[in-house]
Amino acid sequence: MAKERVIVHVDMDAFFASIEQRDKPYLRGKPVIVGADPKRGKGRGVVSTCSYEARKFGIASAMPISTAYKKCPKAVFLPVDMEKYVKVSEEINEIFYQFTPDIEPVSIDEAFLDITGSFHLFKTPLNTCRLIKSRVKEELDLTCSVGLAPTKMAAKIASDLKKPDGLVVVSEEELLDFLWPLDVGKLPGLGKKSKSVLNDMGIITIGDLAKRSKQDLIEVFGKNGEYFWKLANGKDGRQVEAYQEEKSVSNEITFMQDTLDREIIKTSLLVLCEKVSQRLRQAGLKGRTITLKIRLEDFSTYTRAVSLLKSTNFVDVMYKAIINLFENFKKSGRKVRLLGVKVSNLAPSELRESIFDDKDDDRRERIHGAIEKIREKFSERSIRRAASRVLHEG
Ligand code: TTP
Ligand code: MG
Repeated sequence: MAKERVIVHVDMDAFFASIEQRDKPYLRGKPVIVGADPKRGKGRGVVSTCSYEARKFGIASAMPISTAYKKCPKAVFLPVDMEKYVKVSEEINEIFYQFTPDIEPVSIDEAFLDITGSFHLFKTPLNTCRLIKSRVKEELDLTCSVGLAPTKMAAKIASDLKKPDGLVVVSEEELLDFLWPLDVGKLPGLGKKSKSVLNDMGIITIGDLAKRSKQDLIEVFGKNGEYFWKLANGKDGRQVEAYQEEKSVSNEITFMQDTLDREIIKTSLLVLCEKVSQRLRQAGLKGRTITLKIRLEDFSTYTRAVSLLKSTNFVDVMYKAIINLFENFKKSGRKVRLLGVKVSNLAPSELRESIFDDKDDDRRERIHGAIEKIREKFSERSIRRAASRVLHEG
């Protein structure tokens, strides 16, 4: 049997709103709504989040901002300051690293920590959780809610139970007693449709599901049925998948013959951007600093870098930045021998600054997703620019 794990799930309380209340103390204790401009009730767009004071008025994430305005016109409405929140998110991760390197960030304000190998440094698992909470409070003046359990699923559910500023512990012995009374919809990966199918079968709680035969569930849901049945019986084999901090992603090309040909150079830069973009996306990363490397015929080597406002893994954004760097680089007639493209200053791509407000990025995301699918199907070659044939990689 696999060794018992000690897993912690941390979720910040009213994340965007708490940061605003922290930075603007006059907002503390008040209903604060972060999201689209309400325009006195005529605004479009949605609530990103709101303070717990605003939740008493029935306001919640993803609600139209006009509805929120109706429910509580006297609330303080603030725009989303994503750059600030991403920075705080990074600071929170720094605190987590004081406790374990096994951290899986799930979203901008949420992470799993596997403390199996490190809790003894802080006496007990419970004490480790208390320390995590107090360091977040002391260093960042923010509160978080924490779940401690032997599985990811139980840890996540536990962190949500006593929000805000909660700490809920589920031991191995209590695991099934903890899970079984819960609504079956709490199982990770179980959507609304599956939930209603289960409800129709008379399965309301996780316990109801656990008591059915595995075969019954496989018949209805196939492989997923077995997965849900196992989860319901406390068997959640999912590991905390630590985010490997890659410092940068880069790619280089050495020309067979040194060149001054702008078309070849530009095409090569595009190929390099494509490769770097693809690798970033495969690794679930994006980066803010784009670096161009140029080696000239006399082997003199130069780098030029730019930091973007928002991190990216989109090939068109990278390419635009790279071409800009290239155009501004004085080559004084010498031929180019090698080109390189590097993206650094990396963050997990879950921290999508723009997911809630930037349609353009969503469109790009879909296009890149589609390209990736085609790549997988027809191998990388089908999409590579034809001109890459004149090159070889160095
Ligand atoms: P959540 O952790 O879901 O919410 P929260 O931290 O605001 O509140 P809770 O105490 O219940 O955890 O989301 C984290 C942040 O993500 C949230 O502060 C704002 C953003 N967000 C949106 O912008 N839109 C959404 O629909 C949701 C759910 C979150
Ligand atoms: Mg949260």
